[in-house]
Amino acid sequence: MDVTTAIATILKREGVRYLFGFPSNPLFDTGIAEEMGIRTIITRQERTAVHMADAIGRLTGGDEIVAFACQHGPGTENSIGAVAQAFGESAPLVAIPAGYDRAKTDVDPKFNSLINYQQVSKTCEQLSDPDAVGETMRRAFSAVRNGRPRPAVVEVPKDVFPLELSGELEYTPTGASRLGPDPVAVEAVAEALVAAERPVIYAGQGVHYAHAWGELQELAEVLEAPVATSLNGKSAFPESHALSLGAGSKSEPGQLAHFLREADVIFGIGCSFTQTAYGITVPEGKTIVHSTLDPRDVNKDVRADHVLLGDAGLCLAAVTETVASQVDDDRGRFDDVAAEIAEVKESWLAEWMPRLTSEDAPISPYRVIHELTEVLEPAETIITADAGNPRDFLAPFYETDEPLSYIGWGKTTQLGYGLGLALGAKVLHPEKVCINIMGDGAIGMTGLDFETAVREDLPIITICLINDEMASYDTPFGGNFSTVAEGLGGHGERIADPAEIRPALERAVQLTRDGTPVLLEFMTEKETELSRPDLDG
Ligand SMILES: Cc1ncc(C[n+]2csc(CCOP(=O)(O)OP(=O)(O)O)c2C)c(N)n1
Ligand SMILES: [Mg+2]
Repeated sequence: MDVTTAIATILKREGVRYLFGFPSNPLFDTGIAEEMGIRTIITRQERTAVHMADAIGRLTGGDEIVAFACQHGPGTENSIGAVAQAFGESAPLVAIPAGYDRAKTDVDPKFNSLINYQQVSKTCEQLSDPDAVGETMRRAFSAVRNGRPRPAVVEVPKDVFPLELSGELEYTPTGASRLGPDPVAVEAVAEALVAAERPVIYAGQGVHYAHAWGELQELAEVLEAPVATSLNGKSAFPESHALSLGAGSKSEPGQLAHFLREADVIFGIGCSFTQTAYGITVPEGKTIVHSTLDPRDVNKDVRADHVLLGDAGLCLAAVTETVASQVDDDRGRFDDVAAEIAEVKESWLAEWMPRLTSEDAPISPYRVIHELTEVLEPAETIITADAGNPRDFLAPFYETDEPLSYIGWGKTTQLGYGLGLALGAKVLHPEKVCINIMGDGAIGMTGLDFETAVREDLPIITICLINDEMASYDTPFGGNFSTVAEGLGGHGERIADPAEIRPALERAVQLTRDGTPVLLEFMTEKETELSRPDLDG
């Protein structure tokens, strides 16, 4: 057996259903992956392929790991940004870039993945000995499945792919195991939460990876405490729940800022508390309880008063059990907290209603978001929004209840990431309406991968908010992207009349249900006003 066949065999045994990438790489060129029953999807550039793999890792809460492959040199050079994005967002995937022949791997100016991917991967190895293929791939999959999910990279020099193994390939797939919390720390955390007068729970993406949505809701209800999420954690807690504060990002709902400001204890669960413009700013003077899987995040940007390490589900269950044994079934707080949330939310929404329902032309981007919330069935939808203002228009106003129905991101914010995420979502969930929203700056980065939607039968909806510039950068751009979409074989529409927004969205949903990818470009005004209640008062 040669190395190419061995890798394809290992991918199959690891349950990999999809291989994304860009040729050449023997995993595509020989047809071996397809032969093994692994669907191969070729994109128009490496970046989008990595984003698609990343989406599947995230949308399965780490249960499904898929792979990426590309050629040596330019392929790896063009992929590193997307791997960096997956690293930043803690998305699990296995990348198998080809490398230059072993004799040239360290020779100037050849790009060496082993060296260059170190900083953006959880593990990074070069396979130089064909007989090490099993153990090398095992380390990669084990790293991705256990602990904090992040990409693993295995560079395979191109002269290694055809080499024969000296014996049989022996390979047993890796598994995942959870880390449990320290019982002493559980006691201390429970005590701090029970003693808190105005606790706020802040849930991160770790809750998704732990599939701990039920445990989160249980703690919130036992404690009768409000719940915010990070942008990556959005949809970890039902946003229609009376205790929901919504998601924290650059823009956020009024109730979230209000409750954070008034909190005495903030319990971060499955979150990194990374300081970023696209996350909450933890106000001074709060007692911080930090529960996370990755000890490197503890005391990183935010000092913690109490620390609880471990899987978010196990941590939540343990804390809830202890809290429940110390509080009455009904502490009498629920109704007060719910009423306070409802009141602040109502006045915050009232402030935004004129924009959300604006009749103006050029169209207000907020009107597009509002119509989306009216047309879409969030439980049947997976949505994401790109860097730039589209992310900040969508996040506070689009409410979602179904776990993993919103792909929030922002630890790093590469324009154009959202298109690949929507494509990856559609691969995984052909039955759902998969949407990405991007500005005209973002579409310039990856927009031609709309052709991948057409060719690979992935009928997504791409919404483009056109303001003929990069609004916060005062940089003008042009282009008619609905005609580009038509030229690429999809359905494109340009909408300038606000009364046409809803019918266009309804048509788009129907067209994608019938199998046609749709790009809607809305001609919007320049809008940079964001919901920033954290900056008020
Ligand atoms: C790859 C990359 N380069 C630069 C940036 C910085 N950046 C963030 S938003 C933005 C402009 C986005 O413009 P557009 O997509 O048109 O959205 P708008 O804000 O105009 O609605 C830029 C340049 C980035 N996020 N990613
Ligand atoms: Mg723009």
